[in-house]
Amino acid sequence: MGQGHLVAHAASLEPEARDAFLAAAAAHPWGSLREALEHGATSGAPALRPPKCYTLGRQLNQNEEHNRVERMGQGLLAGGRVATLLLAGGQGTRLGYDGPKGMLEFGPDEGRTLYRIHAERIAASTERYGKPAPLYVLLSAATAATTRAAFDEHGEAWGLRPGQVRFLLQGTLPALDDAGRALIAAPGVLAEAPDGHGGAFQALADAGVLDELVEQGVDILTTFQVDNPLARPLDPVMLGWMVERRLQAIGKAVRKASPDEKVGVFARDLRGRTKVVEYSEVTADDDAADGADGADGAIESPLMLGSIAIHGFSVRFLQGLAREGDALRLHAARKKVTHLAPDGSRVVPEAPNATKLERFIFDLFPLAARAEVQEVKREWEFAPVKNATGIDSLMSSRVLVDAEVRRWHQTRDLPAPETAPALKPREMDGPR
Ligand code: UD2
Repeated sequence: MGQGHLVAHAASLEPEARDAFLAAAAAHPWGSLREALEHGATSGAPALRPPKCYTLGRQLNQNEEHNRVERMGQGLLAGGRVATLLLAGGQGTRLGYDGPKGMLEFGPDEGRTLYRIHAERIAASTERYGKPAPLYVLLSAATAATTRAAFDEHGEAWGLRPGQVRFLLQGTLPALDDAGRALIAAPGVLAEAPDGHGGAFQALADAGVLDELVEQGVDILTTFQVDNPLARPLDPVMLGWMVERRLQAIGKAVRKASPDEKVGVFARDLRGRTKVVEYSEVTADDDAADGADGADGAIESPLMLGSIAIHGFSVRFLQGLAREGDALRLHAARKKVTHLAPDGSRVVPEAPNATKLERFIFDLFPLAARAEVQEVKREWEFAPVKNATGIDSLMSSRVLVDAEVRRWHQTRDLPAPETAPALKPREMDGPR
């Protein structure tokens, strides 16, 4: 696989370190890595059409249909047929916060972290429907210890039942140089990075969770991201729509705020499969394909449903894929990776010098024969914390959450405020 230099490196190690190093190296999917490197980061065949979508207008206007769908979702929750997976393995580098993003104090109360906000919302669902939905948390080496400790210490106070939270550790993949050779971070240690939130699928399969969920009668596993305090991973309407349309996969989306908003966009490919075209991979020809030529007055692209990374998947669908040994495709990204030069000296690159590969959980969509989108209202469900300042920052998220909680108090037909104590207006400051 073109990794002969690793064997040479191993020869320089003590026997025990050598065996550990070679065992770790042998575990990686070198064939797929090389292929991903050669194919680069294209998003595959251009996806030309909008996805099938349960539009916001249809949800709000056709009350009978909406109420029926919501009641079905509530039935699933009351029947204990739903589990959820919180994606929390990311490093949150853009935020400049050194710790798992879930530990970020969102406020206003002391200790009201993003983890607590998500836990309280899941606990509210337990209160409302009588069944504690199993909560899986995807961790990486960087976030595991602190996250486990936080849930172990506070889980009960946040309203989670004993045993309701399970942790999954995602895998890692080696960083490759431009010749496709793995970089060495330190003697006997490969330069590796988390394998992306798509690593959750492998982790679920390896831990036997999918078979367990089927045995427990859980039909749907939803997934959501730690960075969005308004995420509703147990939304009965999303769940009910999966039943109504017999879907294997569903994704929540908001109308993009602008053509270049940094969210993946939902589309349907030529086979009619739903997919997410990631913002970092929309190539120039994709833009040309959908008419957004970038000049003033560009034609509004038909692809404007942005994924807010809240998905629902049929557990049997996932179990079937895992049994076939399906793996999610690899995506390549150029990064700066510190490594050892052949002479053993440490190289700290000024510019991207390597390729990191990762899997994305939303690549499950095109593997599903029946997958649709649920459009949701941005103000109600999407307030991501990604950047230290500006858009999608802690400050902008607090403003959105403030407005949403205020709306709960003013509007009677939405989740009662007891699930989220009022946020007091506060001095907006950066991440603590
Ligand atoms: C993600 C989506 C984007 C849009 C946006 C909405 C991807 C690649 N893009 O953008 O389409 O939906 O969110 O907010 O997902 N994570 C892990 N393990 C990893 C890497 C990430 O658990 O190895 C988690 C991370 O903790 C976070 C989420 O996945 O909760 C997304 O993280 P990201 O920063 O990679 O994706 P982002 O925010 O650029």
